[in-house]
Amino acid sequence: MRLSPEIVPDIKDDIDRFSYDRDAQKIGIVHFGIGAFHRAHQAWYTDLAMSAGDRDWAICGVSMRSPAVAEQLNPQSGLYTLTERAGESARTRVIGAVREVLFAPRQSEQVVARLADPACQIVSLTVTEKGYGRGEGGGLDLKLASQSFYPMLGEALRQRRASGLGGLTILSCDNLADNGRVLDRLIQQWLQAELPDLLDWYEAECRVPPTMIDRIVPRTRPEDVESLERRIGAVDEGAVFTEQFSQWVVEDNFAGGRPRWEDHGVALVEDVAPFETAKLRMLNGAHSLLAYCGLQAGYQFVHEAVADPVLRDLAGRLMRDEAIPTIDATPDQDLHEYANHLMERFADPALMHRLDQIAMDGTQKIPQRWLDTAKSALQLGLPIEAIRSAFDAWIWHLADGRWVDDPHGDELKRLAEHRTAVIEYCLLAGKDGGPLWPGYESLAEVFASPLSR
Ligand code: CS2
Repeated sequence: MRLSPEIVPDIKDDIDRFSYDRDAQKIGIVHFGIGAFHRAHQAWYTDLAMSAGDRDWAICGVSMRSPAVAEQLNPQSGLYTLTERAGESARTRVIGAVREVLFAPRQSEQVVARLADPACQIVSLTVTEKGYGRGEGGGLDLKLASQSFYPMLGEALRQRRASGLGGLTILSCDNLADNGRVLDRLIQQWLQAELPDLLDWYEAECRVPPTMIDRIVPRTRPEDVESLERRIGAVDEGAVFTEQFSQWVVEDNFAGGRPRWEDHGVALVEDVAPFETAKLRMLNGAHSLLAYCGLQAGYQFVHEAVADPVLRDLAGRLMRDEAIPTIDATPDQDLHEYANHLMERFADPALMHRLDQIAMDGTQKIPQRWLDTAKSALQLGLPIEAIRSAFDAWIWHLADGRWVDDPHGDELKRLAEHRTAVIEYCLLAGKDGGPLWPGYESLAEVFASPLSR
């Protein structure tokens, strides 16, 4: 039997569930990139807010590339369960916030209609680093952008203005440095090229607040779905499993309304930057180090990699000696405590977080995770041995090829035998003239030779 609204009343009481009339809620949020991360994070916060009495924040999820999530969730009327794990304990909740999932390549007109609807106030995104259509120099690549969310968003904004509606709050929930301002600039570039008349209205009516989002969400395994079925008495093809920890820090700058997320642990702040920088450089920086060094050492999961004293020490050094001194923390942020807590999160075997999941899309992740730290640390005269080891392991993984899943993967696998060619391509001069990662030329010399350990 499949999870559905009809069977929810029969699910045992020890499973939490939404407590609002789902059918009566209007769609207030459209989310691009409805993968497991969104369902474990923003959709969960929104479900808690609606269960506490907020209204009309149902979510229309849009899947960008594969129809899989639509096939998993639509037959379940959008319902799915979220299981939070820590050690031996597991807490499950049936989430009601997602109303429907649209598959962008086939249903873009419906997506536009949802966005242009008066009830819609927020559009959020987890389209991964590569989903923003950035090209050389970090600016918008119009061809890539035309295959992403920009045409739907642009058309919806045009319709909203034409019908006298207000703008939208556009929330990037991806791990980009300064995600709000980056997205704002990219949208402006899109409008400039495609709908220039809309620019002034967009600037006046829309808001793109930066956010820092944090929750580790491993890919769901078939055995998880099977053990869940024994607990809830139904098959949930959209089931998501995550850790108990969750954090969302959002700049309080919205175009219209929003759910009362702050009643459920979301921090609304004036400046997200110190939280975002710490998260990207420490959590994500250490994650990527563990991924490449861990795969090289023969491990499969994050908890196995941090159980290895050599890798644990390297991840600790990356966070404490290299990243922390480069972060302009607020007086309330204890970054050493943060590093200890991150190690505890990484070490939890209940998560079964695969290293190859983190290893993917390295070219999209490395600049904000390692290179920004490396650049600042060198300016401060600090060592960057842990980052250099991580970089060596990344090159090793390119040459090995087994786990490479990256938009520049084919090119890099070809170059990987020659370290100088990789350095050249990434830091000095890419195939179209500029480097893949502009602005980090100063690191080319430091990374030119492998670290002798
Ligand atoms: C991970 C992140 O896959 C990855 O690259 O580093 O998804 C990480 O688990 C999240 O950012 C945690 O909030």
